[in-house]
Amino acid sequence: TQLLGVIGHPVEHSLSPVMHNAALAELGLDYIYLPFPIQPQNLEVAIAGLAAMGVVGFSVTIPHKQAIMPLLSDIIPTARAIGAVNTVSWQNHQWVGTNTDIEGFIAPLQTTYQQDWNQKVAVILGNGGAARAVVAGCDQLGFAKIHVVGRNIQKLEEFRQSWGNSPLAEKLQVQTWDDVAQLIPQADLLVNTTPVGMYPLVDNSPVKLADMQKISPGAIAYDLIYTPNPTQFLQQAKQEGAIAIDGLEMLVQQGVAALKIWLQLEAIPVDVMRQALRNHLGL
Ligand code: SKM
Repeated sequence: TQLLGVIGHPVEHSLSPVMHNAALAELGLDYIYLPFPIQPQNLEVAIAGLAAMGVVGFSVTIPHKQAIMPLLSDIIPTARAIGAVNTVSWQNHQWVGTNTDIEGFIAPLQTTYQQDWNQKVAVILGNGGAARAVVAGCDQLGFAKIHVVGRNIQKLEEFRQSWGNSPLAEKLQVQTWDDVAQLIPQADLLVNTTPVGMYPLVDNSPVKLADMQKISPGAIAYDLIYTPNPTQFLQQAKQEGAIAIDGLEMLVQQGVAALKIWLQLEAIPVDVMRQALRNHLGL
C-alpha cells in the first residue's frame, strides 16, 4: 500500500481524504490518503517523518502553505511565483512542491461564468497562502484591479512587496478592513480566503451584513470554504442578488491536479470525487 495524505492544523475538517480515497478506489489502486495533524513548530520534523514512512505525496493546507517552502528540495516555478505550496510529491528521493490551488480557483470561474474579466475588479478577503493563489489566478484571468484586504498593515505591505515590480503588482492594492464597506460595491468578484465561517464556527462571516448589502447584484461571491455548504457569507451574498460559488469545485479541481502529479496519470475520475464530497455533505 502506498501512502498519500494532507498536512494541516487543523486538519480534522478536511474532506480531502473522502475525495481522494474515492478516486483511488475507483482507479483500483492500492493507495490510502490520510489526514496528518501537524503543529507549525513540528513541520520540519514531520516532513522528514513522512518521507521515512514512505509517503509519496501530500496536500498542504492552513497554516503551512508558505512555511513549508524553505523545507522542500525543489519548488516548481509557478508555485514559487505564487509564493505558496499546496501539493508536495516525492521525486528522486526529494520533496518537490507545487501549487494546484490556482487552477482549482480558476476552474469554476472559467467553466461556469465564462466572461471577459478585463475591465473587472476583484476584492480578495485575507492575505494568507490561499489568497496568494487567488491573486495569481485573478491576474491570469486578466482582472483590471485586485484589492487584497487584511488585518495587519505590515503583513499586507509584505504581501504587496512580495510581487515585486511584476505587472501584477501594478494592479494590486492592499487595504485594511476599514475599507471593506467602500470596496464591496466596486467588486465584480468578492472572494473569501479567510477561515471565518468555516466549520465548526459556522455562524460567522468575514463581512458584516450591512457591508454585504452593498454588493452589486450580479457580482460573484466566491467562498473558498466548503464546510458548511453554503457558508453564511454566501447566503448573505445570494440574498443581495449576487452569484454564489462555494469552495467544493476548487477542492475537487486542485485535488485532480494533485492526483495527476502523484500518480503520473491523466485520467482522474473527477465525477467520482465530486460525488463523494456531495454525498458526504448530504447535498
Ligand atoms: O489546497 C487545498 C489542500 O490541497 C487541501 C485542502 C483540504 O484538504 O481542505 C484545502 C486546500 O488548502
